[in-house]
Amino acid sequence: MKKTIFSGIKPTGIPTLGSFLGAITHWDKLSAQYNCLYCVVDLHAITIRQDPAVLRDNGRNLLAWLIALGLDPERNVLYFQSHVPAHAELGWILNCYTYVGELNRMTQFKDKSAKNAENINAGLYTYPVLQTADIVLFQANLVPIGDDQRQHLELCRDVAGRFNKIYGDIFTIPEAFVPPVGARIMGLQNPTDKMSKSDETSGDCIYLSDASDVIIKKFKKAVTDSDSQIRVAEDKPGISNLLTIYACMTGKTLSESEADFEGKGYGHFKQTVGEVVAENLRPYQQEHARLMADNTYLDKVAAEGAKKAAELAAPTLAKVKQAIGFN
Ligand code: ATP
Ligand code: LTN
Repeated sequence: MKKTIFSGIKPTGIPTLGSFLGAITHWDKLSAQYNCLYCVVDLHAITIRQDPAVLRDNGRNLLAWLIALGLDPERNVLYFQSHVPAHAELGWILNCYTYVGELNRMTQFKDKSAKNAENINAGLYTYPVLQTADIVLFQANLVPIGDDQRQHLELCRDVAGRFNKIYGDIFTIPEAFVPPVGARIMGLQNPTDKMSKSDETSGDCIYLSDASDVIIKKFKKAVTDSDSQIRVAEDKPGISNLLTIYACMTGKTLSESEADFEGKGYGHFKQTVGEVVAENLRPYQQEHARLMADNTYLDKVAAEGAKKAAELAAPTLAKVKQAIGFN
């Protein structure tokens, strides 16, 4: 039997080069070997206040991006989390099997509450429990994610393991799949912080929809350092990040990437990385524009995806309810 892959992505804005290189770019290669589900996690998105019209647009846009980036809806289940009530139902149940002490340790909660001090809501706090439900609902074996999500996956394993210990083997315990290179793409202006679509620092983030000249301009302005060596090093976060992006985009190793720029200056280096990124993204951008003009198709994909996901989720939710003692 094929194993199952599940991952989620928030419709909180236009996806970035970070989520592309850290996560999505690896997803399309997996469908031959695994049953794959990719979910637009709109229930997670509302842990930060969203404008309804913008949230709706972002969701549709993200679905179109997933398809444009190579996820064929015939071979992957693509859907919106809010269309499948089993996520929220299992999320509630698992809240009762997660300790406050565990949630207190989550660094994403600490980061997001520092950035949204006026709205530290209970959903933001229990966010990783809903994420756990997303994953175990489908008995997922593997969860492809960027480095920032490792801690949530660990929590998921702990909660699922605890539930199994009480009620018998209900859930598969999933493994994280984190790429060896590109798992943490950093901001171009703050290379010590991860590139994030909800960060508003100008020029920090490459959005997948950025025009080629905008991309090149952002790379030209990327923060580097005061020496002139183009190599990966802990004390050179800006240069290391640009080399990582270049390596991911060209399929070269980090040392091959360093060799490509031996003896070259920072100006040439930044311009080249910008051009490579812009060139690579162009065909995806064209496909995205084409899909965005076809609402009927996007609606059909979302409806079929939700139907399939609901069918796949039902047996696990039934098993959970039976185990707990619900009538
Ligand atoms: P937000 O800024 O709203 O918190 P995000 O961009 O961090 O959003 P998502 O878009 O939901 O988060 O992330 C989707 C996937 O991309 C996740 O698996 C996440 O780990 C990965 N990812 C996000 N940002 C990066 C990054 N800078 N480098 C590598 N992987 C990333
Ligand atoms: N928390 C993730 C998004 C997410 C997810 C998931 C990822 C929600 N549910 C299930 C993997 C599996 C994020 O912030 N990027």
